[in-house]
Amino acid sequence: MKIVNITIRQLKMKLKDPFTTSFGTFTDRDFLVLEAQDQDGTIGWGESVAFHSPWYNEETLQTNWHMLEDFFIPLLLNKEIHHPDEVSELFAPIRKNNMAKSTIEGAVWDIYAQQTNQSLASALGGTRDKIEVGISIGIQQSIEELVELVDGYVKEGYKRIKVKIKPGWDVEVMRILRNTFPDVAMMADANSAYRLEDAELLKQLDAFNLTMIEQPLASDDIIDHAQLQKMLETPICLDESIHSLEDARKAVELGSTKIINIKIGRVGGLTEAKKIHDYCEANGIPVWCGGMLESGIGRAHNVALTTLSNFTLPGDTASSNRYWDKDIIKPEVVSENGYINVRQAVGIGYEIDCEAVESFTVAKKHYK
Ligand code: OSB
Ligand code: MG
Repeated sequence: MKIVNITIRQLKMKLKDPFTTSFGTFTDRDFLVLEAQDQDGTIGWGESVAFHSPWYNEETLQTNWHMLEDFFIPLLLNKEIHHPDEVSELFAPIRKNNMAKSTIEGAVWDIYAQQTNQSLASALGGTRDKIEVGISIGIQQSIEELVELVDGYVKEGYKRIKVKIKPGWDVEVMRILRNTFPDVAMMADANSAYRLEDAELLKQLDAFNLTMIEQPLASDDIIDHAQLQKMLETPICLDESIHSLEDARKAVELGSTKIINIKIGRVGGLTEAKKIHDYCEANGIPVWCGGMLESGIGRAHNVALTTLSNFTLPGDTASSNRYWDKDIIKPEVVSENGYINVRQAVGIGYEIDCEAVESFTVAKKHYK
């Protein structure tokens, strides 16, 4: 394979409902999609999950564009490669910028799957034909509104409910949810809103039989999380702290995490995601696929990854219509009774809705 043409588009899509975390509220989703073309004409698509502002991590849509244009595209264009694993090797001299790396690597995986006449899921070594999914619910104006939302999603069949927490919206919220939904698999995601000094408060969450608490402490920490895990019965799951297989290994060895949330963008692509998956499988650490409010392209990549055997916990990959009035793939991603059927079509398994892509495009540039 030799990538000879690349197009980057910046899209702006309006979220159906604002999404609030401990670090802020999203009403729109601005992101990049990358279209890569092989010399044989095959086209693959990747999505950058970086946000407009560096809230979740240090990357932004603009830093991703800059890194792609000035570093990653020149490293890849017109180079002969034989397997997508070589992309991360080509990019290895450039530190971090994982979401930018992943944008282009995802498109190469899509092309590779098509050229080897298989779905992305099977190219990755996935085995499931349907995946179990949960849903992530942002911070609401009132507990009543949250309870009503959770009720709706439980009735839609989602297999686990993840609730965002922050100081002042935590123990009481989870108590009411657990009392209202005694049998639903539930977890809380703090997006780094607490410090080790808050251990006493976090210990109160042990009463609610949560599947896990996600990233309670600092986004770059694995030391305090190990301390905290010793004090909590609820398993800790790291999200923001894990950028690579090496990070995963260190966090697991330290006892900082009992479960890992794998996000393709955060770890620099599907090859690294698969390595983390394999390491966790060998070490008895279950994983699940985290979401970044993706469009259909990133969502399709998430579905494919989740077919690997150690994705034993439901992820964040909900239906397209939970986020968008109209998605940019055909058909849209649909979850029924908490399952998404994995499409067997070659590549990412969904068609790109080029008209929809155009209609959301606010900037575009070609490279060759
Ligand atoms: O921490 O998992 C997170 C959304 C934006 C940034 C970070 C996170 C999230 C979510 C939403 O939890 C997951 C989704 O529905 O895509
Ligand atoms: Mg998270």
